[in-house]
Amino acid sequence: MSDGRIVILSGGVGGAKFALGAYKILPANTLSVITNIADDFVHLGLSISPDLDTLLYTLAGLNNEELGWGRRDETWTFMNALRSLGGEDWFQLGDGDLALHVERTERLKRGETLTAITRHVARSWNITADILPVSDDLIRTMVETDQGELSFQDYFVGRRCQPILRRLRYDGAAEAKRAAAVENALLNEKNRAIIIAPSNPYLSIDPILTVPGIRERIRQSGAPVVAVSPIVGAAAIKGPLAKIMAELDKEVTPVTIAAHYGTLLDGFVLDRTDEHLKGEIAIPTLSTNTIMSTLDDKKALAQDVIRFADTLATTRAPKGVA
Ligand code: FO1
Repeated sequence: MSDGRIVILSGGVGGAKFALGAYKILPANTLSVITNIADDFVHLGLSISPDLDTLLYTLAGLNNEELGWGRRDETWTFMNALRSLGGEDWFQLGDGDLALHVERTERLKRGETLTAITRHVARSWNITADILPVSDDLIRTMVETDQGELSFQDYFVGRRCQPILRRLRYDGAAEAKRAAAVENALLNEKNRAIIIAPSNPYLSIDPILTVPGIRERIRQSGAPVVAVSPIVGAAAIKGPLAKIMAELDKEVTPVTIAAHYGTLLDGFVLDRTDEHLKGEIAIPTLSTNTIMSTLDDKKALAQDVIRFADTLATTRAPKGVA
């Protein structure tokens, strides 16, 4: 892989798998992952950042593969003790995971930014990629459903995404400032590609794109912008995406995802099973294996996507041209 920086926009599990593939094939310190923070919330007095934590655990090799969140080889002494006291046990906090939330909460109280705290944890775990919260301000996804307005974790974990989704809000996004490190990552002259990972567009990527200036900075960067479809066939690989799309009256197909990102994209990546849809997508499209079951799958997908972006760079208007 030649030099140049890669910027990935990511939510939780799907994005983290893709980011790990890129991380493993790229030289150290050439990857920035701009991450969703709208799933964050305060629980039992602790500041919890699920998508940042999934990326930290995944790139550090500490992630819990079975659960898809939290830490591997986890123990649950704290939760069992809490439960015995009648404490809230709907949101599981493992003993190792708890340390991360306690340390982040303490540092936030001391005035450190989420960017600085996340950088500290990444350094502590020898991660040589920048995991960047899109903003150091608060953004909260609120879900308007047939059971009323729900906070994101209440909807996602508390009620297992069962309520019927009517509308999503990203409270705070319109007022949030791009974190300085995000600004620098997007405008880095060495950017080779900006990649929207196969995360949920509505729950994970839109809260990033809604922060003022993010879309403009992505366009200004001059690097080719490519999105990887999180939908394969008419189903989501993981999570509630297909259900949410149906509830938003959107056709559950990768074509909807490409249209959702619109003019932001220079290219789109489909799974091979959806190759027949290429004709319905107006921009250059690559079809390859997007099902990431093994580490080799993740590395191969990252390789394919980056190489595809390279072909787009040559066909894009040179930087600064209107
Ligand atoms: N998801 C669950 O379905 N159940 C849990 O008990 C749970 C605990 C949890 C603790 C820390 C953390 O960082 C994530 C956790 N998640 C849990 C996942 C999380 O709610 C979602 O993965 C994201 O918010 C969606 O991307």
